[in-house]
This record gives sequence, structure tokens and C-alpha cells, in this order.
Amino acid sequence: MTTHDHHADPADPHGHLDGRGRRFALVCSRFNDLIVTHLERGARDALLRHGVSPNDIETIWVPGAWEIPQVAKAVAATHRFDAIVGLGAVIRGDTYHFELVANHSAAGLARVALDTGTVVSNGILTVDTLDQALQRAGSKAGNKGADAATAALETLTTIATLTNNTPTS
Ligand code: INI
Repeated sequence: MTTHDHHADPADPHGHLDGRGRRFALVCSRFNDLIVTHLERGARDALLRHGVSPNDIETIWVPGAWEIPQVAKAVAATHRFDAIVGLGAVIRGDTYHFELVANHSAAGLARVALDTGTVVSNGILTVDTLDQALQRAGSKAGNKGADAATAALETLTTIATLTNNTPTS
């Protein structure tokens, strides 16, 4: 098997991702929970469809997207999870606060991934309107929670394959 086998069918790139035995934490923001509950359900469904056990998916609620990276870092430190999916919705208001929360949450999640080595994916919507958020939370534009969960599983699979194939000398 080559490291690229799991990309073999571009029409069905996630078709045979195997989530059995993998443990996931979904770190979800309560702010805009009208949206985030749908992202959480999409993420959970996607993982279950790929063979992840319901017992191996833990949802952790935090106040807002700002808090997601810090809690994700604490989750990584437990070493109880193979991957973390950050789920939230940052919706533009009239002030600069949007930029601060959107940038901090995305940059923070990237940092947790690179600093800890635990796989972290970003399912935090950053949109202008509630309608755009709804479209991405299980309607017209799919479910970005499901996409983020699948991305985490694929990343995990890729890293595991690379690690198994790495020459030791
Ligand atoms: N948190 C969000 O998750 N989405 C938002 O749109 C949002 N806005 O717009 O303010 C938001 N703010 C709260 C923030 O995440 C923190 O919880 C708060 O600042 C306390 O640290």
C-alpha cells in the first residue's frame, strides 16, 4: 500500500476512511448554538458513518469560539483523543470583535495542532450573515461540521500511514 492509496478514487475520496478505534473530541461553542448544534450533529454523523464508535466521540461545550483553542489544547494534553474538531460560528456584527474572534480561533486551532501533534481540524464558520451560517450547517452548502470531522479522520489516516512508512535509518 502506498501513502496515497486512500486518495485513489477522486470521486469518493473519503469512501474507505476507517475510523474504527479512533477517538474524537468535538469542541463546540455555545455562542450561536442554533448553528453549532447542527455542525455537531453533522460531525458526529460523519464519524459514525466512518466506523467511529459512539463511545469514542466526546462533545465538549465552551462559551464561544474564542475559548475553543484553549480547551482544545487542554483536550490534547489528556492524550485521550486522536483528533479534535473545533466547531463554532462567528457571524459578522457591526464591530471589529468579529475579526478578533475569527482570527484568534483559527490561528489558535492551527497552533494547537502544530504544537501538540494531535490532529485538529477547523469547523468554525466565519460568515457575514446568519443565512450564510445556516446554509453551511446542513442545508444548501452542506455541513461544515461533517467536512471538518472527515478532514480530521483523513489527516489522522495520512499521518498514520506516513509514520508506518517512514524509514528509520
Ligand atoms: N463567539 C462566537 O462563537 N461567535 C461569535 O459570532 C461571537 N461574536 O460575534 O461576538 C462570539 N463572541 C464571544 C467570544 O467567542 C468569547 O466567548 C467572549 O469574547 C468571551 O471570551
